[in-house]
Amino acid sequence: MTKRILVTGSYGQIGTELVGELRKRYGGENVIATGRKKPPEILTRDGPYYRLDILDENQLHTMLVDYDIDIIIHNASVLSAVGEKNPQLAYRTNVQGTYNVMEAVRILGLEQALVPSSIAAFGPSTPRDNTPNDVIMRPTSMYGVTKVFVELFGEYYNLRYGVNFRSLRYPGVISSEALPGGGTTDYAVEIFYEALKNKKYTCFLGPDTRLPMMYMPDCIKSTIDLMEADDSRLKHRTFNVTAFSFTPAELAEEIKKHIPEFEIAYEPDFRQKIAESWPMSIDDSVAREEWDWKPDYDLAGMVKDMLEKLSKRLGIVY
Ligand code: AKB
Repeated sequence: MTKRILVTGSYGQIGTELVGELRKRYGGENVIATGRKKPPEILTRDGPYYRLDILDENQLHTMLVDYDIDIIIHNASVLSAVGEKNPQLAYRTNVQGTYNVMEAVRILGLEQALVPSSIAAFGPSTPRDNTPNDVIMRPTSMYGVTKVFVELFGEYYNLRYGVNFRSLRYPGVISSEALPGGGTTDYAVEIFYEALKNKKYTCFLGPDTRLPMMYMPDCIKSTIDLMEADDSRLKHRTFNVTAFSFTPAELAEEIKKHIPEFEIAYEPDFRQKIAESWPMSIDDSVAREEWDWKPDYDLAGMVKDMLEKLSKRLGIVY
């Protein structure tokens, strides 16, 4: 029988493309996109979109029952930069929101809750090179603190109540459709728009700030692969996933291969400190072992595809 899936935060950078791909696989009507904002047209084209505030427990329960949901993918989250500006908002959305989702899944006996985590769950005392899946986590950003809560709370509900909780630690995600909103890795998307439109970009991170990253098609693939993974193979509930790591200077060099006039300048702001508390590269061998994770894109492939897709959409020849 086809699964029915509800996605929160569906108009976000990942949600927008995730809903589209899920609808292709599971049928438009079986994937319920939700969020607090007016949705972009793409989310209403092939299936339903409903307004949902995850802080409203009653509305959440009603929706899960009324639409006969099997799996919830809880994407609504305040990211690192916004979380630093407004830690209280990050607490409410990321901690209280996840609590509501996990409680609903427990009470209603849903089949699965997939709640993403992030490389932000690691902190300055975590080894920053090839960071293992299971390692010390003492984040110093509010976003990171809330993501450690998501992971530990989900794993506790799995142990205590048998809730089928799954989570991925997303690295920075580069996408050609929806823009990211309020993260530290957002520069890696902005740079493409500026390179095409103005041939120059001022980066809010320093040139040598290395961070783990992945291209959106791989992000969507990792999410759906984990959601569909055979439970009997999973020894973990939370997984590192990555495709490659780069610095702003290295990304700029790769873009210059296609747009030789492109210039980059650097004006690091408060996000530099956040980036420096995160891993530079992460080890995703546990995901590779337990559910056959493997990315398709490398840095060169991602840059080529991003420039092709964006230039077409923006009508800019380069
Ligand atoms: C952010 O920069 O906050 C996010 C993330 C790495 O989770 N993109």
